[in-house]
Amino acid sequence: MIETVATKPFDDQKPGTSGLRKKVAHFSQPHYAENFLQSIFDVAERGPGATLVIGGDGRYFNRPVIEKAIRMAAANGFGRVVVGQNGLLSTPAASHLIRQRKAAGGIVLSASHNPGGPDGDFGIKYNIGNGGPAPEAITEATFKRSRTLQEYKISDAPAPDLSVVGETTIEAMVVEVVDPVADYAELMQTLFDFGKIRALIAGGFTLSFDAMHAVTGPYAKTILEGLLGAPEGTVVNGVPLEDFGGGHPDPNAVHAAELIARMMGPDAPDFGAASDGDGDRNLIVGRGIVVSPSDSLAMLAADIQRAPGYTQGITGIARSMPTSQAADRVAAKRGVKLYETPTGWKFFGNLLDAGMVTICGEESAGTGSDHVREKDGLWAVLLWLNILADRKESVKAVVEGHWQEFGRTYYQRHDYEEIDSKAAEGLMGSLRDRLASMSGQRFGTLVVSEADDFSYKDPIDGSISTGQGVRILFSGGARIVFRLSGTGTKGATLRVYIERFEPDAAKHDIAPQEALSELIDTADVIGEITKRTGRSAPDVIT
Ligand code: G16
Repeated sequence: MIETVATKPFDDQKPGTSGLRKKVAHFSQPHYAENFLQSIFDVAERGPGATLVIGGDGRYFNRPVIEKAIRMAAANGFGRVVVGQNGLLSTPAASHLIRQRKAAGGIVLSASHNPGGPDGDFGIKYNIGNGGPAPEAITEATFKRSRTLQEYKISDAPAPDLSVVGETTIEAMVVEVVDPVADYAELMQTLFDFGKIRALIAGGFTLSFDAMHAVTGPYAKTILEGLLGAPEGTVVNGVPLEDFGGGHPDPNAVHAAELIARMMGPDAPDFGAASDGDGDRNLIVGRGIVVSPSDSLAMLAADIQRAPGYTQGITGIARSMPTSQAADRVAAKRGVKLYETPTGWKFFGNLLDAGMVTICGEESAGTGSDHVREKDGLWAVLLWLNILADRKESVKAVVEGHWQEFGRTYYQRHDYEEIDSKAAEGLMGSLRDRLASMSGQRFGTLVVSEADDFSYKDPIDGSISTGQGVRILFSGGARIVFRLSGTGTKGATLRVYIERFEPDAAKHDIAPQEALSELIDTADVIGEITKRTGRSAPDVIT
């Protein structure tokens, strides 16, 4: 029977950079998750009997919410729900399923790289029929709806057993439980030369993939250890756990420190990689070298035509504004257009749909292509492996060769986490107030050439997004960007992005911290970071 449950609106269900993220305790309030789901169902377009994909990264609280989502989908007129076995689907695999099944959309339960467990974070995001994150028009409409919602619909029938692959029904809706890995693994085989990568591994090339006890474990085991023949043990932390084993599933220098240490050691494998909670981020490490995400985007864009799925080359490249300009130099050399978008994968969707770009990336460890509409961690790993197998060179040689050809963009992101929200707003407000007078100002050897608050007009639908980050550009091309994260759940996270271009190959082996030292000091002076936040150093440098 379908029940209509009376509820009261919550006023804090505004989706951030990537869906609604809150602490588990917050999400566990009576009706909280149901209200948000009903708001999505009320605003998202769909035809009668439409298909909905549901899956999550396996974190704590996934299961009860997936069950509710299924019962609510049945009550809201969906004809079919496709759900990953045990509720698991990586974000890119969910994106692929939505496209493959021509679903109206998908619900992905994840707080991505944020920690999990009862004291951790939880999140819900909605993806539209193209497989990509809902654009701002929809997230805004969802938020608006959530503020007036008075009731939601839910079936009183129990959700089916999600551990068994196969079909059942609830009300008039079919629930199809699918193997979360199979379709995704098939897609990867259409894009990459599995034979060549298999031969590379059979020839003694060694690799280590850290799944961080998150969703990519089963995907990596099937693809790397199964289809590509890497020895058992190549995938570490490969069993998804509700609390990610107490870790923080963010593949960066701090949280993937173990992998990085292994890769710097005397017996390091040839190639190391890690992914995050929901499998859309990636970290690439070679023996003795960490590849920064911005560099990785540029390097993959430069060599992507070596993979069978991309032999025709690229139509264009897109990167988020704070991502380094390394990819711009590849675009220029290849004679294709570079699009600079606000932070958030949702801004790439229209460009990909229109065929204007083939590859996209972000400094936040995201890379992907037009094969799905999300960033895709394992895809990036496989493209790297395909390139290495084709070039028969080490990661280090590929990276240094790229710098030699295109120049090196020194780059760092400094994160100040959980700072006081008022102090953070004050810092950004003060920067914005000073923008008009900044041009021409000198800081040591640096002279400001331009300063603005980034805004973006989508070339397809004409929508405009403002207030996307303060950019301070210096003559010579160096840059400092300030923005507040849209994915945190406690206080505010200030992100400061710092970069400088170095064309001279003789100067490519300086440590980034040193190469950027004047800009780092200047960021504190211009942003008044220490003064306003009381912090003398960032929590994380990526
Ligand atoms: C999300 C978005 C990305 C964004 C990242 C960081 O990633 O999908 O597009 O770059 O957050 O955003 P912010 O700087 O606002 O925290 P994920 O992996 O968390 O879904």
